[in-house]
Amino acid sequence: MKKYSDFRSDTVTKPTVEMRKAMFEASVGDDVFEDDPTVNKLEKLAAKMLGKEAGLFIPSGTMGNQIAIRLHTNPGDEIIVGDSSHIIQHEVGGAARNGLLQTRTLRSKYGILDLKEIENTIREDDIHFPKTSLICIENPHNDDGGVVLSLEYMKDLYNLAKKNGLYIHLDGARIFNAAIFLGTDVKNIAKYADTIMFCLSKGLSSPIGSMIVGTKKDIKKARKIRKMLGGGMRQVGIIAAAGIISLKKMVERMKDDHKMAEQFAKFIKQFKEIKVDMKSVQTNMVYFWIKDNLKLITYLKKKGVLVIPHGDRIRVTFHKDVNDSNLKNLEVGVKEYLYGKKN
Ligand code: TLP
Repeated sequence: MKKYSDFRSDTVTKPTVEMRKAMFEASVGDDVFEDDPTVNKLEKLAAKMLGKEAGLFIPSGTMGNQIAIRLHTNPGDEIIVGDSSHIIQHEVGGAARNGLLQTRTLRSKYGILDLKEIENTIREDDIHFPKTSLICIENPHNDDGGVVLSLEYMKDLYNLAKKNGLYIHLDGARIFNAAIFLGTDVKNIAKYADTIMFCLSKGLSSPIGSMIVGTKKDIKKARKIRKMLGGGMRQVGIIAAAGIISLKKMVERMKDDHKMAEQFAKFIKQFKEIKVDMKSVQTNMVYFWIKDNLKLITYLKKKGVLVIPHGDRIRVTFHKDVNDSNLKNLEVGVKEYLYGKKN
C-alpha cells in the first residue's frame, strides 16, 4: 500500500505502542453492568480532569452530541445551534431524527454566535411556540477554522443560558486543543457547560472513543440513552485502556501540532493564489482558499499527500502521525502545483 502524508484529519492517528500494550493487558468486564474496571477508571479520570461529577465512555463524538441533545430536550423542543457546527453539518440530521426537535440555526463567526441574537431567538411562553431548551456550542470550532472561543465568551453565554433556564451542551471534540491555545486548565472551559462531549480518537490518538461528562444525574440518564442508541458496549475496557493513556500522556504533545499548523499557514500565506485567514489559525487546523481547490487536492494526492475539501476551501490537519518530512512534502507539493517543478 502506498504510504501517504495524511493531513485529512487528526482522526487518522494510530494508537501508540504504549496504548496497544495497555489494550492487550487491560482488565475487563461487562460495561453494560458497569463491571468494567478500566472503563470505570477512564470515566472517573475524564470527569475529574474536566471538573465534573461523572463521565460516560461512548463510541463516537457524533453519538455523544446526539445523546446530549436527547438528554437536555423533550420531543418538539427547539435548540439553538450554529449553522456551521458539526451537529448541523456533519451528523446526518441526527438532532432532528433522534431528538425529534426543531433546530434554530444562527450564523457564527470565528465560532461565535451573537449573544443578542441568541437572546432574541429564545422563545417566550406562548401557545404557538415550541420550548427552547438547549444551546449547543462548539469549542474549538472546526468549520470556522479550528478557532477557540474565549473564556469570557463562554462565561457570558453560560450566564445567558442560565438566566433563561436553558442548558448548554459543549461539543468539545477537541477541547484540549482549546485549553492549549488559551493556556488554561481544561476545567476552566468545561465549567461553562452542563455537558461536554470530547473525543479521545482525534489528536489524543486513541483508536476509538469519546466521552461525555456532566452531573451524576445527567450521566445516569445519558447511560440509558446510550443503551437505547445501541451504544452499550461490553468488554470495552480493551479500548478504554487506550483512552486513559490519551488523557495522561497525549495532551501536552498537541502543542507541536499547533506549531506545525502555524508554520504551514505562514508558508502558504506568501502565495498570492492562496487566501488564508491567519486569525483563525489557532489550533491544529489550517483552512485555505484556492481557485479550483479540487485540482490541488488531486495533484497533492499524486504526490503522496492527502488533504480534504471543505466546500470551496481545503482543510489541512496536523497530528501525531505527521512529521517534518511530511510537512515538507506538503509544502513542496503546493509550491510545485502553483509554479511547476524546479530543476
Ligand atoms: N469531525 C471529523 C469529521 O466528521 C468532519 C473531522 O475530521 O474533523 N464534533 C466535532 C467538532 C468534530 O470535528 C467531530 C469529527 C465530531 C464532533 C464527531 O466525532 P466522531 O467522528 O467521533 O463521530
